[in-house]
Amino acid sequence: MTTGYVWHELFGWHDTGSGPLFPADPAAGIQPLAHLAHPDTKRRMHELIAVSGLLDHLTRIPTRVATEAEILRVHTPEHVERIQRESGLPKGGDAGDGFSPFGKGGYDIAALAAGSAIAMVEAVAGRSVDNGYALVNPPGHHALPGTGMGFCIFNNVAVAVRHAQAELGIRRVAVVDWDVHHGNGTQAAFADDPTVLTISLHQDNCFPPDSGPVTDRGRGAGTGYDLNIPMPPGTGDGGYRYAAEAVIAPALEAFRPELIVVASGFDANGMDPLARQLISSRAFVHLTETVMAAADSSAGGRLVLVQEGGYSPVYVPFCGLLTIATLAGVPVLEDPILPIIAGQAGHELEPHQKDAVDRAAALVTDITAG
Ligand code: 3YP
Ligand code: ZN
Repeated sequence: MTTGYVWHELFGWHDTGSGPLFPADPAAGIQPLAHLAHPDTKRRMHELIAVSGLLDHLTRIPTRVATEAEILRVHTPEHVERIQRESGLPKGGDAGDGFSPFGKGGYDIAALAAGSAIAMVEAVAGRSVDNGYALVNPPGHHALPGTGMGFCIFNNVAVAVRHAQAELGIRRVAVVDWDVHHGNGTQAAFADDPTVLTISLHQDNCFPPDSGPVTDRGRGAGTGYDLNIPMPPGTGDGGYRYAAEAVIAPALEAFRPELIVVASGFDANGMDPLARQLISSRAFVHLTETVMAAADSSAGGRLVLVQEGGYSPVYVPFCGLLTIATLAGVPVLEDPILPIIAGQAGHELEPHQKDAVDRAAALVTDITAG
C-alpha cells in the first residue's frame, strides 16, 4: 500500500489571532490567549508523523495553490474577492462570522489548503498512490458558497470533489465527514446533487447551531443523498463503532462511489475543548478501516482524507498518527494516551445512541448507485 501525504509549513503559519475564540476585547472581558484553533495542533501532528518514523513510509505529494477558477467551482466571486481584499490588509481579516480570523496573506494559505486537497485527489485518482492524507489548514467543511465560517475559509473538500468530477473522469463521490461538528458547507455545496453522497457523523446540534438534523436529506434530485447522523453528546467508541457499521458502511455499499473523500476532524476525541464526545484513537482507526473497506469494494481503494478540526494539542497528533498508519498499513508507536481515554466510562453503546444511529440507518434504503 502506498499512502500519499501532504503538509506545508505555511499551514502552521495560518494566523488565528490573539483571542481564544472571539478576538481579544478588554471591554467585553475577553483576555488575549492563543486561539483554540491555533495551527500548532496541526503542526504537532505533522511533527509526530515525522518523529515517529511514519513519514518515511509515506509518499510526499507536492502542495499547490488552487486557482481562482478552481475555488469558483464552489464559491461566489464576492466571497473570493472579499478574502483576497482582507488578505492584503496589515492585520488580515475574518472568514465571515467574526470568530474565524486570518492574518495578512491568509488568502494564499487558504488557497494552498484547497489546492493541496486537489493535489491529493489527483494523486489518488491517477493511481500514483493508493490512498492519501492531506494535512491542510485552515479547514473547510463549514465554508458555504458565499462565506466562510467556523474557522473555515474555502471548502477544501468540496473544491477537490468538484475538481475530480470536472477534470478526472470521476462521477460518483462520497464524502464522509467525521469531524464532530456538522459538515454544513459540504452538505450545502452538494444538496441538490445525487452524484455526491455526503454523510456527516457529528455531535447533535453542536456547531453550527441548529444544523445537521437527521431530517436534512438534500433537496430536488439530491434528496436522499445527504445523510446526517447526529449523535448525542457523551458518545464514546461504542456509539461511533455502531454508527460506522450500521450507517456509514451500508450507505457506501449502496452508493458504490468511485472515490471516497473523508472530512477528517479529530475533535470528537475525549480531550477536545470544542465538543462533548469521548472517543479514543481506536475509534478513528475503526472509522478509517470502515472507509478503506468501502473504497476497496467500489472505488478501487481510492480514498482521500482531508484534515478538518481538532483542538487538543495533546491528543490530536496521536489520533492523526494512528489514522494515517492505518491508511498506510504501517505499524507505529502505541498511542500513550489510549489507556486513559479508552479506560474511561462511556464507551458502551447506550440505548439513546443506538436510537440516533437507527434513525439514520432507516434512510439508507433510499440510496442507490444510479
Ligand atoms: C466553531 C465555534 C465553536 C465551535 C467551533 C467549531 C469549529 C470546528 O471544528 N468545526 O469543525
Ligand atoms: Zn469540528
